[in-house]
This record gives sequence, structure tokens and C-alpha cells, in this order.
Amino acid sequence: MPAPRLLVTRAMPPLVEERIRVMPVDPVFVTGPVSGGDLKAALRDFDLLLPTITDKFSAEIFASDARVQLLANFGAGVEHIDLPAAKAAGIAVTNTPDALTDATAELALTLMLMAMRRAAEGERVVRAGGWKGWGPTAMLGQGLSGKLLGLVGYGRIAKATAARARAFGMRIGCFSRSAISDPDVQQFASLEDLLAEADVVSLHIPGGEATRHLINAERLARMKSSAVLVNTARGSVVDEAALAEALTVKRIYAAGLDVFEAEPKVHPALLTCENAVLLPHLGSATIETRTAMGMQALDNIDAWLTGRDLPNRVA
Ligand code: 8YV
Repeated sequence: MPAPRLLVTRAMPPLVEERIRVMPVDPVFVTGPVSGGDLKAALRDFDLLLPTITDKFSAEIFASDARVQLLANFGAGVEHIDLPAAKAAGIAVTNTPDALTDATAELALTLMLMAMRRAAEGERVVRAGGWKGWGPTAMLGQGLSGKLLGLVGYGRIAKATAARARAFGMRIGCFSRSAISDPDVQQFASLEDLLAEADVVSLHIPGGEATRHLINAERLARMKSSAVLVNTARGSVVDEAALAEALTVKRIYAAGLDVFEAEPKVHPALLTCENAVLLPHLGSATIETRTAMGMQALDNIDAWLTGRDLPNRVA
């Protein structure tokens, strides 16, 4: 029997590629985002795929006869894959939910600190030669200590963010549809209530149609004018045009964004906002985390190869 054919759609960290090379699979490595037509062909030509967020599996991609049996997604979020269509085509989908929790929480804190302390703005001033020297009122920002962190969603990454924020002296509140038993977390009855009270609002919910533009002009208007919005979740959750407007007129204090609606494009109005910290989707971008994500995806492929239950099946 020939070894199952595995398509790896992006360059992987070295240890992940090394492990793939000793697995009982026939791997093909490509190094760029795979286009729709090529993904369609890949579903016909391979048994296993290791795709990433940059491979868009719309319903119509699954329309042809599929040979593929497993999409072992490299990443936690799977809204780039039409799960009902994958299921209808008999294709299993797995993700890597645990591997990137700590790294993404670290980045949420990074953005909070940068936005509240005006770190990106300050760095731009220094590089542009515009620093006129220390002054008692120069470039004052806001501290985290004593402030209320409002988490939207209370999954793994939100909890890891809360743990780190506590070390900075923050109080923790959240809005989540499920009941929370943690006595140190103030659960708000509505998103609107949370937005009205939080000093930092941090988004930790999945992307996709259900959460599209959850943070819109109306909800931004409910936030305190001193508040900061942090997004390490998905760009689609925030109406970027409305956010750019809120930042421009200082309806809110600042935003720290790691994800965007049409990555790698960033809304042009955001690029001109001094009070926006903009990072290129670095949430899980550490060598340790990207290696762990690859290993978790390969654990799912190993399970498939040996006929075991898939540890991280999402469809
Ligand atoms: C990943 C992410 O880097 O896992 C996720 O959901 O957002 C990222 O941190 C990306 O998805 C890789 O496919």
C-alpha cells in the first residue's frame, strides 16, 4: 500500500518538518498560500492536508470528489474552513487549541501595555528624531494597575490573559454566554454593560458570521472615552471603519490590534491613527508556539494514521 499523501501548505518550523519526514506519509511541502483552484485539486490528489488560516476552504472548494480525509488545521480558529461543507464531503477537521494559549495571552498583554502606555507612538517619535527630552507632562499614558479588564468571551486564551493581567494589578470582568464560577471574575449580564465599565476591552471570541462586526459604531460609543480595545481574536469581530472613526475623534482612548478584517490589508484610516497599535497577526508567533502548533496538528494526523480518535476534532 502506498503511504498516504500529505500536503503541507506553508513552510513549517524545522522540528515540525523533521517529524513529518519520518512519519509514514508521502509529504509534499509548498511554501505559499494555496489558491482556491489548487486547494480544490489538493482535495482530489491528497489523503491528508496540513493547512493554515491563509487557505480558504469555501463550500464550493469541497464540491468535487474528495480523496482527502483529514484537514489537520495549523491553528485554533477554523472559520476559514466551511465546516458543514467539510462534514458533508466526509472530511474530518482538527485544530490546535492548546498550543497557542499562552503566546496569544502574552500578546494581548503586550497590546494592552503598548496602547495604554503609548509605547508605539513613543517609539515613532524617537525614531523620527522628534523627542524633545523628558518632561513632567510629556507623553502621559495610563497605567494598568487597578483598571478593569473586560474580557469578551471566557475561553482558554481569555483565562490566560486574565491570569497575566492580575499580575499587573488589574480587576477582571467578562461577558460570556456560559456561567462562570470563578469568584475573582465579575460576570456582566450584557456586552453593553461590560463595554460601559471596562477600562480595557479584550476580545476572545471566534470569528465567522455569528460574531461579524460585534464591535460596531454603536458599541464603541458605549465604551469609556478613556478605554482601550484589544483584539487578538479575529479582525471580522470589529467594524474597522467604525473603529478608525472612534479613534480619530478620540471617542475611545486607543486600540491594540493584532488581527484585521482583510489581512494582510489594514483599513487605510487605521494606519493614520496615532492611538492605534497595529501588529501583523503575531499572536502565536513564537518559535516554541509555532512548533507546538505543528506538533499538535501532527498528533491528529498520527491518530488518523493509526485509526485512533482524533484528539482535536472540530468537524
Ligand atoms: C495562527 C491564530 O497563527 O490559531 C489561530 O487561530 O489566529 C493564529 O495565531 C494562525 O491561525 C495559523 O493558521
